[in-house]
Amino acid sequence: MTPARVAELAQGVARGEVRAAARVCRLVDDRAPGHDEVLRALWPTTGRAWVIGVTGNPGAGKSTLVDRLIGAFRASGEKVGVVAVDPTSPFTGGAILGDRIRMQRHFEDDGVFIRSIATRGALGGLSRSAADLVRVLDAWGAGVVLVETVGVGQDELEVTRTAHTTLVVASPGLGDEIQAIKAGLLECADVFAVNKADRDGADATVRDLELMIALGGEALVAAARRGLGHGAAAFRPGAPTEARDAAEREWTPPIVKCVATTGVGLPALMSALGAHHRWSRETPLGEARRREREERAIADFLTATVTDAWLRRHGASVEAAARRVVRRETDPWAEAAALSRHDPE
Ligand SMILES: Nc1nc2c(ncn2[C@@H]2O[C@H](COP(=O)(O)OP(=O)(O)OP(=O)(O)O)[C@@H](O)[C@H]2O)c(=O)[nH]1
Ligand SMILES: [Mg+2]
Repeated sequence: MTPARVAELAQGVARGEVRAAARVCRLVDDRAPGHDEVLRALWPTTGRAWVIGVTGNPGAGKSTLVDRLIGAFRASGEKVGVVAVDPTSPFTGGAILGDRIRMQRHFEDDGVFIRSIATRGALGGLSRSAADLVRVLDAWGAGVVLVETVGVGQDELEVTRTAHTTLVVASPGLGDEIQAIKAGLLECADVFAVNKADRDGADATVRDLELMIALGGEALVAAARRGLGHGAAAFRPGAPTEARDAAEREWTPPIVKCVATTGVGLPALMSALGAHHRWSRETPLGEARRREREERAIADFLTATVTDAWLRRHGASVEAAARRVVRRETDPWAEAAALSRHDPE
């Protein structure tokens, strides 16, 4: 792609042109040659959008709630971007179609830009694709970008880690769901929505979540002490553990009951999200969390590029090592240790 073409696309996106943004999203989806130049050219016009991850178990009502949130943010005059991560096979297109239908009243609105990505087949990794699309929508002028993803699986969890604010959607009557949330999502939940509050059991779900937050807080502090699970900063020698503990305590995720189908509870949910947004922008602890996210992005990129380059250079040695392991002459740990001592040149 010529530098002139890169500049033309980037300027089109920055002017808020839907066609240019759609074109760049396709380049990003395909990891087409030149897509990273365009992303770099867009960088100066990014950084304005508030990125809200919306996650939770299948069927919890995420898309219905996203539709409501689009409406609420549009009413306040913001342009809105949506990145919907489709949990199903790209060949059936089922969930993408479902999302389209649920959000269709916004498809005619040129202040709303909705993109879906398929979980399988996302080139270069799901969270990277999602993060790149978020950047495009940010540059296009979205004041808010909503990223919907099912909260199961490591890839989907990674996606939520790129958000400024993560909304975890639960619904009543699913004891297992609480267990599942406990396992993966507590760490990244900034706000909980107990959706389908028109059904029995919403109050019990709220109590379960309250208990979980109380217990989980202890577990998080313990994990921070062991230097686990809080991104690159926690692994850095001399990371101030006490400060990190305080950071974890500082924000307690509020729990908001709502009914996405009717809009009941939406104002309370909007204000809980807004409160977290202010916390993350206006307190040193929120600032530290934002920095940590950028550290992680750089570390991920570094890991990918350094590992790729290394494997290209030493592919033959890895293959030879694998052969020895297959013949059971040696074990994978010994081979990996030996390979890691390879001359970096
Ligand atoms: N009773 C009731 N039903 C709801 C509510 N919110 C959503 N639903 C219904 O729950 C079903 C699933 O809603 P979705 O918004 O598709 O849920 P989702 O979490 O996006 O689902 P996936 O993307 O497939 O994981 C739909 O039939 C909705 O109409 C609610 O507040 N109350
Ligand atoms: Mg959905």
